Formats: sequence, structure tokens, C-alpha cells
Amino acid sequence: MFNIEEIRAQFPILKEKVNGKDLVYFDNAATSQKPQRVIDAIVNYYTHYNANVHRGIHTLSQVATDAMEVSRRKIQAFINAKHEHEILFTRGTTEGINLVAYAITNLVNKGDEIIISYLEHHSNIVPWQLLCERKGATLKVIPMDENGILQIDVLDTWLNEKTKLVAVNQVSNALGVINPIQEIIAKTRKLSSAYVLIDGAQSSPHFEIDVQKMDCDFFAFSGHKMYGPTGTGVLYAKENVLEKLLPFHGGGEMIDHCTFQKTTYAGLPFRFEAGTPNICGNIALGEAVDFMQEVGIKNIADHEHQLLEYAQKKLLEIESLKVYGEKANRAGVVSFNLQGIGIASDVGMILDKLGIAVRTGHHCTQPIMEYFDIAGTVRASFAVYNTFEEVEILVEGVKKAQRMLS
Ligand code: C6P
Repeated sequence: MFNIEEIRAQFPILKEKVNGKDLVYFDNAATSQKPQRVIDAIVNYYTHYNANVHRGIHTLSQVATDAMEVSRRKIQAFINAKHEHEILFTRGTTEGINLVAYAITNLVNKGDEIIISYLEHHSNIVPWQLLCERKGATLKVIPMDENGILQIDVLDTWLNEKTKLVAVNQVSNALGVINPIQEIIAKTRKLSSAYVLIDGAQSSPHFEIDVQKMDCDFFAFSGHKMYGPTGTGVLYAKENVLEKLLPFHGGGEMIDHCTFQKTTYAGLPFRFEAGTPNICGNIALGEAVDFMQEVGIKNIADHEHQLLEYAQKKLLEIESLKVYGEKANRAGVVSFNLQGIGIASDVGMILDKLGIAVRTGHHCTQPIMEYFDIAGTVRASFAVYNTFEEVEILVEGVKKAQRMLS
């Protein structure tokens, strides 16, 4: 049974006061709050078994190694990957995408094409621009309409033997639009031999993820947006694809044998995990996955969907308020502006005084803002612990901002 009070009781930060008011945290797309069990996992690691992993014969090192590898298997199950060595620990989505953009360097040639979409976060734009510059390849961008819906028909003519990679997000962080990734993957498989990378930063906190069913080659996501610690993330990649890639970082742990003349590399996943990893973060991420599984991913998705619908309905009752992507199928995010009144950050600052945390600005998606000819939006993003009462506080806060800025 889904009991919101029991869930909220697990998040100590929700008892904080901000500017003398109860905290209302609607900046979950930036980073979510952490349940006590995740915080405890961090404290427990440093209190009882802090040691480096995969290196020591001593007991603590083995305990830490086992705990981190248990976490890798939890994540494998969470996204239904076939093999645990297809789970690479990263610092977050950004690092996962950069890893792929570097590691496929030798598979991309002059004149090849990489396709992304208009709805991408800068993390899924810039690494591909850098790759295109290095290799003389071309970047193509799937257009969108005024509802933030991708016009994927272009793929019917764009996909061919020159296409090396298609990289799109499952959910847009700026608008919350859910993209038709199954159709994009199906078209890509039918018309090209390109790899497909899915940026799952904004879907993994909200949806059930099944990478085998999805049939993507890469799926990158951030642990800190799904109740895990900052500095954690995961890159899933198919085993047969990983085998073809260049290592990203060189260093300890990723070698088989190292001489001054030549180095041979370790097996998967360690070839792609050079250096001491974020051991305690990776362990605590496993705890976050347990939290989500115990609440139930479907329960999380249903609750957040209801919050989103309610927030949109109430916000749209405010005169001159525009929701971006209003008509699109969305998850987790409502992005809006009070048209003709102040700028997004003015609204955000007034909300902050009321204890309400939202993000304002371009959300690292400047092309989307340029499309709508705006500097930014006010973005409220939801997590499992948010309530309908909090949505009402937000709506009253926006009305107050409107009065103050008119
Ligand atoms: N979006 C937001 O407030 P990192 O920072 O590596 O954990 O995630 C990058 C990233 C990549 N793709 C998408 C779709 C994202 O939303 C993000 C992070 C945050 O919207 C911080 S800019």
C-alpha cells in the first residue's frame, strides 16, 4: 500500500524550515532528496568498512568490494540488464554520455552522421559536437513542434549507412515530455546499423526501465536524481558493444598488464572504471534502488502522474500562465512562465521566500528556450514524497508572485 506519510517520514530533510517556512521541495529533476536508509548506508560504510575495492587481500577491502558488487547487481536487476558487467559506475549521466562519445571515436569516420533531438540537455549535445569536430562527422537534430513533440518522421529519410549513432533522452528535463524512444529505436534498427544511446536521467527516477526490451545499446542515468547520493550514476552498455569500444580513462584497475611499451586491458566492466570509484556512493545507490523497488516503481509513477495533472490543472487556472509542452505526454515536470510579468527568476525568488524550491532558467537546454524565444522557465519537478497540499502551496505562491510582480 502506498502511504505518503510513511514515505515522507523516511526523508529527514523534509522536516527542514527554509526562510521560516516548511520546505516544499519541487527541484527533484535537478537532484532528489535522500531517504534515511541511503544516508545510513553512507555513514555505515565510513564507520565500519571504509577500504579500497578490488585491491586488497584484507577483510575490509573484501567487505567493501562485495558491498559494491551487490549494488551493481541490484542496478542490473533494476534496469533488467542481461549481465552485471554491462553496468558501469559513473559520476552521472554526463560522464556516461562523454564516456560513449569518446569510446566510439574509432568507429566514427569523416562524413558519418550522429542524430540527436531538439529536446536534449547540453550533456547530450556537447559531447557529440566534440566527437563530430574530432572526426569530421555531422550532427543532425530531430526537430520538434510547439508542443515539444519530436517530429520523428525525418528519421525515415535521415537514417542510412552513414548514421553511426542516435542519442535521445527518454524524458526531457526542461519540459517533461516523454519521447517515443521505442519508435525511434525501431526505425534506427530497420534503416541503419547505428548505435542507440538513451539519456535516462529523467526517466529512471519515474519509470520501470527494461533495457533488454527497449533494445538500446547504451542507457545513461544519474543516481542522485533517483534518491541516491550525488556523484553517482550508471552507464549501461550491451556486452558486444562494450567489447568494441576504446577505454575512456586510463589508470589503475582498468589494466590487465602494463609495461612501458604496451598495456593490455582488464575485462568488463573494469576496463571502463579506471581509478578508485565512488565506493560509498555506489553502495548507497544500491540502497536507493531498494527504496524504489520497495515503494514500487508503478506506485511512484502513478503518484507523480497525479501530482503533475493536478499541478497543471491548477496552474493553468492562473491568468496569463503558460505551460510549455502542455499538450504533450509528460512525466515529472511542469515548466511554465507568467507571461508578460517579470522573468522566471523573479518568480523563483518569491517562491524561495515561501520555502518553495523550484528551478528557474534554461535548465541546460538553451536550444529549447531559443525555440520558444524565452530566457527560461519556472520548473516544478516531482518526486514520490511530494503531496497535493504542496502543489496547492506552490499554486498560491505563484499567484502571490503574480500580484507582487504586476
Ligand atoms: N539535469 C536538471 O536540473 P548529471 O548532471 O550528469 O547528473 O545529469 C546531466 C543530465 C543529462 N540529461 C538530462 C536529461 C538531465 O536532466 C541532466 C541533468 C539537471 O535538469 C541538472 S542540469
